[in-house]
Amino acid sequence: MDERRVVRVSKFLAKHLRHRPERIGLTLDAEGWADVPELLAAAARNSFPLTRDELDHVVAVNDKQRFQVDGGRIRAVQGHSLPVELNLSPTLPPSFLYHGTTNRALESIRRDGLLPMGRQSVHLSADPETARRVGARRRGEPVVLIVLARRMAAEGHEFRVSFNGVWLVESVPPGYLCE
Ligand code: HQG
Repeated sequence: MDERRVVRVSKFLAKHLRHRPERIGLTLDAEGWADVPELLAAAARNSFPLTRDELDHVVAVNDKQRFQVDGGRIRAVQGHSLPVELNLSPTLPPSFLYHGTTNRALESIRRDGLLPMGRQSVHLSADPETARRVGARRRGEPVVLIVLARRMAAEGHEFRVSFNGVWLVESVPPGYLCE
């Protein structure tokens, strides 16, 4: 399977397992799981034929381990706009976490803090290099913000860490951000 096809399949899976399952007539359970045979049938019906082997390959080689397969089911491990219960336990974060964004969002972030925007949580990285890559996906100059995560946790904010190591929190008030 060539790299371009891997990326196309990964984007197809991310779109339907995080955001729009109904577009292909797929249903996710409350924890975000889809039945793999149902997903493959839905993909075929929607002009995106995909085999089980291809799906397993994309899950295995995925650069960010975005998906989790458990026998006959699959889900995205983070990034949802749909309300899903990932059943992750609150976890004590390190002192600092990082958020990659752009200069275009800074003014509003300084005022309102980090908000989940279209997703269910604010996504934070464990290291500044990863955060820089997240910020570089967007138009504008990438900016890495430091989040005083341990202090936030001590003051009652719950952090969770996804299966692929992305930290999730409901929001980050401006007082916990450093530039
Ligand atoms: C910004 C990717 C204005 C925020 C990544 C970001 C991640 C604000 C954008 C995951 C704001 C939301 C998530 C405020 C936040 N005012 N802008 N108050 N608060 N923002 O894509 O963190 O490759 O929903 O800075 O690697 O960029 O898809 O979040 O720029 O892990 O697996 O609003 O998605 O993973 O954008 O990315 P997003 P994100 P995948």
